[in-house]
Amino acid sequence: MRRPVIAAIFWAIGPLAFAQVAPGPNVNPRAVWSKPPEMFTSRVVASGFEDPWEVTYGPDGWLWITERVGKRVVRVDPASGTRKVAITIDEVQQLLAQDGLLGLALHPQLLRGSNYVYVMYTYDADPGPAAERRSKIRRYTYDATTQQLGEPVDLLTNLPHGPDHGASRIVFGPDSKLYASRGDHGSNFLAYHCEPIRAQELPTAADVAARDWQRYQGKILRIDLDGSIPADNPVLGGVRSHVFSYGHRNPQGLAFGPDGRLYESEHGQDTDDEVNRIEAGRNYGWPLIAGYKDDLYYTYANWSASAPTPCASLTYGRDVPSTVPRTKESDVNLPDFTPPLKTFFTVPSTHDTRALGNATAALAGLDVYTSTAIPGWNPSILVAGMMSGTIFRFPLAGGAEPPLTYFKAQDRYRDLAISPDGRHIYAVTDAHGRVLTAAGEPTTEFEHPGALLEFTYVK
Ligand SMILES: [Ca+2]
Ligand SMILES: [Ca+2]
Ligand SMILES: [Ca+2]
Repeated sequence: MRRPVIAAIFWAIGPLAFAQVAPGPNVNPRAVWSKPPEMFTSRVVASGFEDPWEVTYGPDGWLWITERVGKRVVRVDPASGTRKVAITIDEVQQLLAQDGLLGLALHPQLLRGSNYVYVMYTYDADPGPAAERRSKIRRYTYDATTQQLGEPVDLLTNLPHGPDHGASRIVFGPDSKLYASRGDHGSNFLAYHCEPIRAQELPTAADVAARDWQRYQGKILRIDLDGSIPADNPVLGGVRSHVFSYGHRNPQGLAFGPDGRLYESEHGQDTDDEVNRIEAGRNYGWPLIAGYKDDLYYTYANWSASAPTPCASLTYGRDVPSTVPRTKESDVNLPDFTPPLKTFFTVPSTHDTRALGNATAALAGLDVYTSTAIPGWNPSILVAGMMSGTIFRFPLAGGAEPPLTYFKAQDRYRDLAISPDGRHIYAVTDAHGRVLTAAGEPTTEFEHPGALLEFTYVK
């Protein structure tokens, strides 16, 4: 099972029929596969992972993977597929679809003097029999001799983590700070539609004094390496906290570019997955604005504010009852609003969701490609699409052109890594969920569930 297998040569003898269709009113753009000129081979490096969530290329030449459900940090040799468990974290609480062991970041001096590895995961903060779901960032020290992680130090604990939309990607910044993403808990949506979204709420001075981080929902955090609040973090509403930016929905992708700037991807509701350039103190709009401030398709409906009929008496669905207040994007004034670099996808207000489905690719992990190995790619954003079953690429500078799709498969791509020579792209895939077939129909059948895949550039 762990033997490397050549699965396909993409584009040359790819098993699927690819359409190159310009999105129109009767085409869902999330099911439009482009046909780029580059050719890749693909191979299953290893499989049988319990919902791998992060994959990172380490300075040891191995891939470091978190298993969300498996609660393990696993290292995999990309050449042989050999895997070694660096640690199983028993304290991880894993009960739902977006909790468990999630983010992982390596100290840039790993194996060169600072053998620190940072992880982010959910745990039970209640010491008694009750359960209190929270998230924490913990630092481990890697012992290169035993190839084990040990010496745990909790850097930041008691972070809020809801039943859905948990985000939790972490990266190590060029400024030697940790950046971590927090989701909106799935509030105002599906089973949690009567919970208000708190992505626009900013921490108060009293919150910070009490180390009450509940308002860290829907935020990107910037954290000193000991877990404290950096002295140069932005002051928002008169308060300096860990909050670096706000107004996020479910930001599962974070990576720094060669320009030293932070790039982020987040999963939209029915439309408007976003890739953003994250800047200090900026507001990325959610839930008042989705994608661009254009009044296309999305209107904020605040279910928790339903009156006089209380939300609890309402049935959640696409038809929003008249008692639920609605706010047009053009009616809100967010002085620090920053539009996305790109959306996947903004559709016209006439988009027929019932007939065509949601226009989201369901974006997850993101990386910035900075190698010259693949002509024309430097620099590009690569971002994993779970529902689309594709990796998207577009120039770092953004632009109006639709993103190119690569590696279309019946697999939910969760995260990415790029080899230092730029010739290999690695992706980890979910073991559960839904993805589109080549014909654009949803299915729960995967080609490679819970796998580590390698795509090698040929020409
Ligand atoms: Ca990654
Ligand atoms: Ca936004
Ligand atoms: Ca919009």
